[in-house]
Amino acid sequence: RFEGITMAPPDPILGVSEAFKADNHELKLNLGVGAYRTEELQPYVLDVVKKADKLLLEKGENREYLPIEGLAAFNKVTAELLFGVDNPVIRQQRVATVQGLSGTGSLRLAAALIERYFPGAKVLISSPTWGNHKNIFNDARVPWSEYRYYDPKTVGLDFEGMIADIKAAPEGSFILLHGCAHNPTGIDPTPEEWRVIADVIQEKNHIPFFDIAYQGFASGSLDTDAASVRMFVARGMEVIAAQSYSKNLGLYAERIGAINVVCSSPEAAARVKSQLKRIARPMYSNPPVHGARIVANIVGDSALFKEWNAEMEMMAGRIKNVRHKLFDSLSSKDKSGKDWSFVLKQIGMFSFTGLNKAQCDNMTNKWHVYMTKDGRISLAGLSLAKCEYLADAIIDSYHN
Ligand code: PLP
Ligand code: TYF
Repeated sequence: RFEGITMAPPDPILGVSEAFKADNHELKLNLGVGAYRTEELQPYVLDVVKKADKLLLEKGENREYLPIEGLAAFNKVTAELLFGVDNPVIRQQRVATVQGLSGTGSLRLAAALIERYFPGAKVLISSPTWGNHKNIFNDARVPWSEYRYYDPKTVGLDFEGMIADIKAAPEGSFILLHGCAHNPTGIDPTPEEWRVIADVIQEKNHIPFFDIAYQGFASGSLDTDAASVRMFVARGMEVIAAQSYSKNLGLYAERIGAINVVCSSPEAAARVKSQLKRIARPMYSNPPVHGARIVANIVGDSALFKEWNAEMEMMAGRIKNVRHKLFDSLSSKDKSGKDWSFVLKQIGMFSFTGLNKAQCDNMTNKWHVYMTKDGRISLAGLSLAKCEYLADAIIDSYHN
């Protein structure tokens, strides 16, 4: 009976890493998955995480199940990190926070909540967006459509298109927004543009749904990167926000994140939380404890918290340095007069090169540079030493 099951296609992002592993060329470069690497292109465990790990080991904590909603100390600090400790919505207990299986699992919980309590409501996602968004809403049976976001002509934001599409969406739609460091484009709205986006969402009674997977990683500051979310919340809007600690604490495999639903009253928040728990229970029962303890311990200790912020700045700084070096290499090597300044304007882990599929194939087949076929490269996987080589590959592929 299993004979009838057909082969699933490889994941467009994670499949890249599999192809990379199978290549034996000495110059090969994996710019596919968004995971931070050191200048030596090795995975990086934050020192502050190692310290927190050691403390946890010394404390000898047990391995009992967490409650369905996760570790209380984690849920408290994660909401505070996102909204700000003094945010009235926290004091007024208007936020339903549930620990999720990192960003992905938290998004999936929210999708299930939408499917159950807003039947027929549509989620609007940016074009393009992180590939997994479509999978998540498809699997949760939530209808979605796209709003314009990226303008290939300017290699920037199609702000007018974005606003027009959000306006045209059926009233009460969920508008999925990347809190900072948009994946895959690296293009974020300006503060002024964010205000206009909030105006339109408010006018149309839409609900903003933030996916914030890079808080602290875009600018190096946790507060700066949460400004978009906090601006919507300050307007008194109901907001959904999915958080991830994969990138900013390098806790990828620990699967630690949270879903937050900002409600109009503490009573509504309590009801929403109860329903999120009801959704989580038959899916996975309760979340893993280790990452939650690490986050709670780091944020709850002022020395460790300071250290985390410094390491985040260091990681964000390394990516910025690589950006500059890549831009310099492209500009000095390319004689065609092409404007490469988009590399500098984009923020976060990624650069959206504008390379089309055939050009991406050239990057991989001829130059052994592994990347997703949408033209995205992860600068977090690039070293200063490899910038010149990458610039050669990009220039050759562009003019191919
Ligand atoms: N959302 C976006 C936009 C992302 O880029 C990512 C990771 O790359 C995630 C969510 C979720 O990642 P994780 O499930 O590891 O937290
Ligand atoms: O590179 C990206 O955009 C992500 C990375 O469980 C990723 O897809 C990889 C595995 C995972 C979640 C995110």
